[in-house]
Amino acid sequence: GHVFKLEDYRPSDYLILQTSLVFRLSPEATCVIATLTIERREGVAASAPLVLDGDGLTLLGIAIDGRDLQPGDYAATPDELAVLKPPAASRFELVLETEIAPARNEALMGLYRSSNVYCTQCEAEGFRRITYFLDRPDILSIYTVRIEAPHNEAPLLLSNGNPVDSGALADGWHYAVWHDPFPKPSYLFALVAGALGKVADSFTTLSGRKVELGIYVEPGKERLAGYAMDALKRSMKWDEEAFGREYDLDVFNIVAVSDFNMGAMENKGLNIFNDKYVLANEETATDADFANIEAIIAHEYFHNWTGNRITCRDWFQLCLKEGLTVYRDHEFSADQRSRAVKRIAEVRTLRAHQFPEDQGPLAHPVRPRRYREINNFYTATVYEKGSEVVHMIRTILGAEAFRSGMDLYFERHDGEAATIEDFLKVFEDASGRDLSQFALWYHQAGTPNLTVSSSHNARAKEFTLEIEQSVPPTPSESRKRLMHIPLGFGLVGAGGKPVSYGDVEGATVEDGVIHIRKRRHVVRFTGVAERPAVSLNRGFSAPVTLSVEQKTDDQFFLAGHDSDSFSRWQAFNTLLTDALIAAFRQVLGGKPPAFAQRLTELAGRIAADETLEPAYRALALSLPGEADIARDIGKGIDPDAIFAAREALALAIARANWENFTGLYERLADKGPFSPDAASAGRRALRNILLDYLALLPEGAALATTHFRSASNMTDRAAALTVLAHRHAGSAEAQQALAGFEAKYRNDALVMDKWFQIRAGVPGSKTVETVRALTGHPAFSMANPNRVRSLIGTFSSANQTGFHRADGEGYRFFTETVLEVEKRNPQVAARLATALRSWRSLEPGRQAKAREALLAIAGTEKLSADLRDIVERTLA
Ligand code: B3K
Ligand code: ZN
Repeated sequence: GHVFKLEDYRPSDYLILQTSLVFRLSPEATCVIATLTIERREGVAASAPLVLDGDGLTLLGIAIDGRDLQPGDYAATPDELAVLKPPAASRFELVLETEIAPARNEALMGLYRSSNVYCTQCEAEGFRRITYFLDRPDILSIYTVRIEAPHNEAPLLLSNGNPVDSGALADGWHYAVWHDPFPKPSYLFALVAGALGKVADSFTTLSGRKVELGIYVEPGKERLAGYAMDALKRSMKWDEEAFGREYDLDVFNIVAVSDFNMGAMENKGLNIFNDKYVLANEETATDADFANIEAIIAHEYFHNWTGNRITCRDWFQLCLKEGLTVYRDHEFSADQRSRAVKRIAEVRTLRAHQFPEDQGPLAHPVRPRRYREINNFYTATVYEKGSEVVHMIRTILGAEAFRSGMDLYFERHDGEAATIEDFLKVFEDASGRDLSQFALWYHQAGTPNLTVSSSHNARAKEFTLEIEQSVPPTPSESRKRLMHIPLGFGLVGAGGKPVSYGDVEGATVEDGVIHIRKRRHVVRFTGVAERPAVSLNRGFSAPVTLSVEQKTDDQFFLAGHDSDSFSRWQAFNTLLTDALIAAFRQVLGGKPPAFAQRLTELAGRIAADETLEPAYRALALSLPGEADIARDIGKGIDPDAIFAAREALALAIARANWENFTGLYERLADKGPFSPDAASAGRRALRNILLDYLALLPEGAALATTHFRSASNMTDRAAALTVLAHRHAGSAEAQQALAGFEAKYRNDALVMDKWFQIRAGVPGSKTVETVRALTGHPAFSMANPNRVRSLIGTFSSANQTGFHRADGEGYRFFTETVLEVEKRNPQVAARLATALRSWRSLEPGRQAKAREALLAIAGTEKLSADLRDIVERTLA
């Protein structure tokens, strides 16, 4: 396939100033008439052909300035349209008529049908499946859209911008016209038509403009959209307060659809959502679902400024909108909930998804330089690491200069398609700082590592940190340059008090941050009489790994006393990880794993520490996941041994804390009516993780059943069902609970997704057979991305012992399924296929079998560009 390169970027010869679209909707034959006002860019020869992108299109008619073109004047294939001899005038009008079949569009890109609703997905390159166009983000055009459809089938007709006209047509048809005054790239185009229920509200902006808000859902589900609407209004208000950004159209609409390739899409004035991220009440959604809905509603709304008003020059700049918008939604959630808890959750996600990407064959810079298929670059690196890079800019500049930089960004680039260079420049200009070395965070792939050791000289009253940076090689980048790493730190003395110091030599240290710029720094703190414990990467100031020579006593001390709540969590998490790695080695050596009593006791103290928020305690008690442990071990992975080590630690903690945990468990029971707020959710999270421990002991086995039966919300019900199904798989209680849940929710697809997830996550060698059988379940469908991700995605990326079954059966099932999904939906198949990205870290037996599976996919004829790109890079 073709490789797109950043350095090949050229502005297009032509611009499209105005785009007027007419849709005559019909499932099998929708007619699209596009009238494009084209302008030749200054300095471009009049003889330059106008070449438009297409993807599987049928051209029915073509005219310029009112005259039909003759064969020979143009060349059309399904994937390209070239106007060979454009008019001499620098501006002309091109009219194109194409025909498409939304009902047969199973890739869910372009215009498609989801449960009888017409909807669109155009990012990144879906617009070219609707009409021929300059389908690239630097072509900004003003859109007017007329939609025609039978009134009974599609009473609702929506597009971007503001509604300007509507009315009846002959034969029961009707029409609506929408106009979007803001020039936008084609990937932000959207259309929705169908019969949907509406939840209406309004928001008055800072300057007093009233905006009509609408959330459209499957009729009958209106009562499930209240939380999303509330989150939307809070997002609108927050963006005014935190970033001075006001909404700019008369209406803002959100539509929830049930077939969607990802979470949601920020189309101008008409966001389209996976219904999983809109619909929620306590009966159907967990606290995690509520938090996701809040974050994604905010994320898409925030794109209105970071993405839509200022968009990307080309797809290499994707992180310009995504990294920044993730940063903004993180800040929003931190303000709405608990900042400390939010930060820990973010870091856990980054480590679980971005670190393995950065440390494996799919590693790429936050701003990639090459791609074969852009859809494969909507990654944790672009999104989450991209957000961390913005977080670091804020750390380096401080809150005030950061805000000035953002203000300058909006002022300078509004209405433009910008680059990462533009973005960095506003912060340099606003702060007077030089960010050229820092810019490597965008250009260089791989997770930097810092090796740190410390020493104290009591006589000289000097404390010294020796810090060395290295960036491991990544595909096609073997030599790395030295980075600018802002390392948050604290010197911690008795009782957790900060230790003061005098002059510092060896590095710039400001506001609790050491600026690492060289390979090696020897940082000397003078005037330090007593040896302090050192707390490193406070607040997770940089997305790096640490190799610290640190006394275990210091780790225990920090886990109990660090005043930085992130680092305190980190200290305990590191102790757990170290214990798990040691236990893994014991299991491999045929020994029963043993754990220090002070570790299991500390777990008990943290659980009971009333000075800590319940949500924080819950995060501390949730052991590093099997994949996290595998990543920290690095190679020779035997998932069964990791599982055994982790179970042994959980059991040791449960045994050491039975009384403490049962007492807490009782006291945390929900009293009063349900509320999805962060504090209530935190109490449920703590209680449910305690249940998970208690159910490991014979005395606690019955607790899960009681918890399941008495649950009055989905958070508790799903948590108890998980404990039953995962900890007591095959027991009569587990079977009964699974069957009861299935009977109760068989007609609620989103709740059934939870059931599929729980079943796909059952540890052990039998699950592959269960999952294979469940692909025949009446609620399952290979055509629906949510179903596929719940069953197949959970099994392959969240069930280490099941998927990595030693005989390779998990991989064989995976190969078949990925190829089956690919026939309909290459994007979803390619995403699934990334589950094997860490195959080289497996022990030799599994490694060979995983390779066979990847080779089987790679050897398949007529593979889509999406899947081929992933498997070939994974194998390279
Ligand atoms: N911008 C979309 C993602 C589009 C993915 C295309 N394959 C959602 C978001 O990040 O807000
Ligand atoms: Zn986004």
